Amino acid sequence: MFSEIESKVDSGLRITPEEAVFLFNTDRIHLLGKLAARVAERLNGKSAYFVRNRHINPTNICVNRCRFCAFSRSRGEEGAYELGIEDILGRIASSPPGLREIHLVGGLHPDWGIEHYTELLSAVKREFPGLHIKGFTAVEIDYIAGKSGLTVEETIRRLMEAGLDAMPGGGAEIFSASVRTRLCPEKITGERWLEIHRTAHSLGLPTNATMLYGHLESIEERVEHLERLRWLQDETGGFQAFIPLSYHPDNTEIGGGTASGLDDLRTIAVSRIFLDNFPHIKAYWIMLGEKLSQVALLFGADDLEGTVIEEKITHSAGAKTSEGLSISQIVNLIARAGRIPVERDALYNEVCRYEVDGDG
Ligand code: V47
Ligand code: SF4
Repeated sequence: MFSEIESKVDSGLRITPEEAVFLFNTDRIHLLGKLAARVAERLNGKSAYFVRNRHINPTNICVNRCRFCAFSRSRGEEGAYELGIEDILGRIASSPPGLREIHLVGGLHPDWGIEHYTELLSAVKREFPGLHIKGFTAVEIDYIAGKSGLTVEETIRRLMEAGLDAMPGGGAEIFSASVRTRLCPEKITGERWLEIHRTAHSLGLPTNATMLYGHLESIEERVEHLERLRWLQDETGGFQAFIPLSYHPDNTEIGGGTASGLDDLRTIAVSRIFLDNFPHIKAYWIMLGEKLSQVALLFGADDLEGTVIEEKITHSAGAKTSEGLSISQIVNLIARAGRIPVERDALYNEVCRYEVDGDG
C-alpha cells in the first residue's frame, strides 16, 4: 500500500482519507518524511520561511474556559489580566527593529464589543501604518459579533475597515463533535468555525487553519478534520497555511501526556501530503521545540512562523521553549537543516534570502 500511495503522491494525485489513516499508522517514518518533503519541495523548493513578528494576547479573561487551556482565567480570578491599548502600542514599540506582523489573539472578554476592537486596530494602524495585523480567531469573531448584535460578515467588515489584515488559525481544535464537547463544551462548533473562515475568505481576508492534536482524538478524527479543511480550501482558496498544534497538558483540566516526537513528525508529514491545496505547512517551534522543528523542515514543513518574542498560551501549559527567537537563531536553525532561510512578509512575499553554510 505504501508504494501505491507514494506513486500517487509523486504524480501529483490526491490521497484519500483511508490512505491518510494508513500513513499515520505506518512505521516507515523515514519514507513518509521523504515523501512529504518531496511534496513541500514541489510547492516551495528548498525554502523555509519565517516572519519578523510578535504575538500579543490582549487578555486572558475568557468566558469559555476550554478544558485544554491553561492560559485563560475568569474575571476577578488571580492572574487575570487585560492590556490597555497603550500597553499594546508600547509592546509593539519596544520590539526589535523591522517588525512586520503582529499576531493578536486573546480570550473572550465579557465586556469587549466591536468598538473596543476597532479602536485597538485603528490605534495600531495609526501608530504603525505598515504593520500587518493577523488577529482574532473565529471563536473571538463569533463572540464579538454576538455581543455587538452584528452578523459575522458585518463584524469582519468592520474589523477590516479598522485595519485587520488576516485571521490566524486558532480555535479549530478538532472538529469531531464528540471530542469537541469533551474538550471545550462552550466553544463554537466545528461547522461554525468553518463558516466564519468561509465568510472571511469571501471578503478577501486571508486566514490560516490549525488542528490541536495529541489529547483525546483518534487518528480517524484527525483525518476527518483535515478533510473538512481540504474541502473548504477547494471551495475558497483562502487559507495560507496549516499549523498542527501539539497539545501541552500542564495546568489544564484534561491533563494527560504529550504526543511523541514521532507523532509530531507524522502529523506534519501527513498534513503536507493530504492538504495538497494548502500552500504552506507551519512547524510552530514554540510547541514543537526548536530542534524538532528543524527536523520537521525535512518532513514537509516549509515555515517556522516567526520571532514571536512573547508567548503565553503554550507557556502557561508547560512549554519549555524560549518565548522568542532572534533572526540569527532562526536563520541558523533553518540553514543547519539544509534549507534556505527566507524571510517573508505576512503574505509570503519574499523579503530576503540568507546565505549561510549549513551542516545538514
Ligand atoms: O487557539 C490552547 C491552542 C491556539 C493549548 O495562525 C493549545 O499563524 C496546545 O492558533 N496546548 C493558539 N495548544 C495558537 C495558534 C497559532 C499559533 C501560531 C500561529 C498561528 C497562525 C496560530 O493554541 C489556540 C488553541 O487551539 N492551545 N491551549 C495547549 N494546552
Ligand atoms: Fe478561551 Fe481560547 Fe483558552 Fe478556549 S482556548 S479558554 S476560547 S482563550
